[in-house]
Amino acid sequence: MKTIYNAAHSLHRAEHEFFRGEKVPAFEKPERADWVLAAVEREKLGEILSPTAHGDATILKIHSERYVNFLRGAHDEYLALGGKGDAFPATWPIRGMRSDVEPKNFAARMGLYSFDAGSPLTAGTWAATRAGADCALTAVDLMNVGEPSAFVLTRPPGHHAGKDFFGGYCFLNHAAIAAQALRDSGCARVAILDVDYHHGNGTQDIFYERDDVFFASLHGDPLTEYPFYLGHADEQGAGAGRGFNLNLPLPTGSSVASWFAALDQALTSIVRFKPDALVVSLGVDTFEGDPISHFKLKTSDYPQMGELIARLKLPTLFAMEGGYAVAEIGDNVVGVLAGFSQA
Ligand code: OKP
Ligand code: ZN
Repeated sequence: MKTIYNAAHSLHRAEHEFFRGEKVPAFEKPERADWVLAAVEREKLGEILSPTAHGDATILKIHSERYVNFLRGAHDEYLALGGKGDAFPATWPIRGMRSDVEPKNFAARMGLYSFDAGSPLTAGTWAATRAGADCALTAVDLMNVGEPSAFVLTRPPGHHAGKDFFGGYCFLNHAAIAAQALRDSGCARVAILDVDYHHGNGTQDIFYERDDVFFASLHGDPLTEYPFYLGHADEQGAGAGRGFNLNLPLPTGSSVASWFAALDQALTSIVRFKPDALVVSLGVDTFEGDPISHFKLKTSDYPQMGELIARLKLPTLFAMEGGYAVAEIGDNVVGVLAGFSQA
């Protein structure tokens, strides 16, 4: 399997995040991608390529224009106002307030376009995530000329980013952009399987009313786990998209066996949808040693995940999402990809 590696990922380097009133080192850090890249090389997964530059057209089918324009210029705007270091939102349009009117005030726009204060917007955020989108689009180009699969190795991750908001360390939704590009290159139906520990609320938001992209996610129950306000089992899609969204929340501390049972259920639903291609939001924060998550997968479980996904026999694009146990992240990610490739 070829890897499309986003070397610009390291431009996104958060100084810290907040935890219980303290500034703590950011969990989502450049070393994550470095360790995955090292494992891809060490395990000889396949060629490692750089992305080619693509225009904004596909991105603008996934994210609103005003959001993309904001994100592109946000950190420069912040610095011009005298802001120092990373930018954080601090006020949000909660229920009953207006989100249709874009305020002129910068802090107000930070809140309009975000849903948490845990996702520092840094000087290099736009460059890093925009290059991640190029990686996703390059991977689809490769699949269009016959590659059966590809791995988009990028950070920051993407699955919490919605049509017009960032949060959960995510800014552009690379998996959603890949799914759209697959649709535009002739796949009538595309499935997205999200195996990250956290619910992919952004991806769900983007495709919730569409019947051409099926979204299936297994994740920590939002009653106790981030992102809290989406990811329940009764969210099945709306309008034309009714029946095309599947959430499989699992209680904190769920066993490996129950995780694989949920995976089986997600895969069965994907088969029923008869997709032409699959996008996997590949987070490995399901690992037992993950510092912010509470599932129990061991490094030795990840190849089986890849094997089971391979049984679908679909063109498959893997997009890197979460995973914060840095020393094991490479083995866990490459475990999935090698399990897929060897199946
Ligand atoms: C992003 B992805 C930890 C707070 C966690 C956000 C988690 C985002 C996860 N102190 N806040 O899905 O891996
Ligand atoms: Zn996650």
